[in-house]
Amino acid sequence: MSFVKSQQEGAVLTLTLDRPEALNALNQQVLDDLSAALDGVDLATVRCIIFTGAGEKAFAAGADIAAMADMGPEAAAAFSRHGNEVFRRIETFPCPTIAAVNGYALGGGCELSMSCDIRLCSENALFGQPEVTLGITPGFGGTQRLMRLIGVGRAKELIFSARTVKAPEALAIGLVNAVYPAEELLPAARKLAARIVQNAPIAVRACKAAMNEGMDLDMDEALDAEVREFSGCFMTEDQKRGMQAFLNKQKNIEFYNK
Ligand code: DAK
Repeated sequence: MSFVKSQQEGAVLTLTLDRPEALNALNQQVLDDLSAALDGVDLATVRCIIFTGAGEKAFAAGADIAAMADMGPEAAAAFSRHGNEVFRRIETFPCPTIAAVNGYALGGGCELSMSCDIRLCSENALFGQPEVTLGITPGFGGTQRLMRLIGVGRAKELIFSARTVKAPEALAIGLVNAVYPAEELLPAARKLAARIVQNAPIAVRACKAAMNEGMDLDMDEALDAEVREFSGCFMTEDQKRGMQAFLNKQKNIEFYNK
């Protein structure tokens, strides 16, 4: 039995955390199942991944507190390292990822959403890093990714105070790109994914690689990364096809991922 359900429709893969009885809390097995789901992705057919949570209440209510309660420092370090490996894998996964945040995204749930490229949420979504109320720090990247997304001052305020953020504020501070009524969230995520997957997939992956790499470099090195990704596109059939189609005034062409 897996706590992560995979469903592929066309070039869009939806991975659903499926542990609703514990509000999709992330334990060791959920992390393993997420990792296994990524192992199973075939980039020849998958061009975008949507992450969401089963049930109407939660995307994920955090790392599993029951599983962490009796850990010592070594087990905690191993758990944190494992979560960080899986989330970093999501962050650097070659194709674009969208978090469709349907309800609570607390602690590890907020951290999972921040590992995705784009966050959309439902009107009832609630974000936060409440770890300090439990006597710990965020352990799956929250101390690092939140400040990169919303700025150091705001991130420190939220992490130090453990204050939660409702959907409208999440939108205002740039933590999410858009907010939808709950029933429209997945259709909206699929619509965005459908738009992404119609573009040249190698070029889209190259954009992601250049942007991710450039985030941690100074501008000159970052622009070198862009040159590398840009020039790499000229080895693809899709670049020839895309440019010829423009010159021939053809619209809605299909890209080959080659
Ligand atoms: N872990 C385990 N079980 C959880 C859970 C969680 N994070 N969140 C909810 N559940 C379980 C509840 O225990 C309950 O189970 P039963 O009692 O039915 O067996 C079930 O889900 C339904 O939850 P509630 O009955 O509490 O539902 P409510 O609607 O009343 O409340 C809530 C929803 C989300 C407000 C509440 O459940 C809540 O406050 N949950 C905890 C939220 C939280 O504090 N999340 C952050 C977790 S800490 C690190 C590695 C990782 C991390 C840190 C360090 N290292 C190793 C260094 C990450 C930490 C976190 O994510």
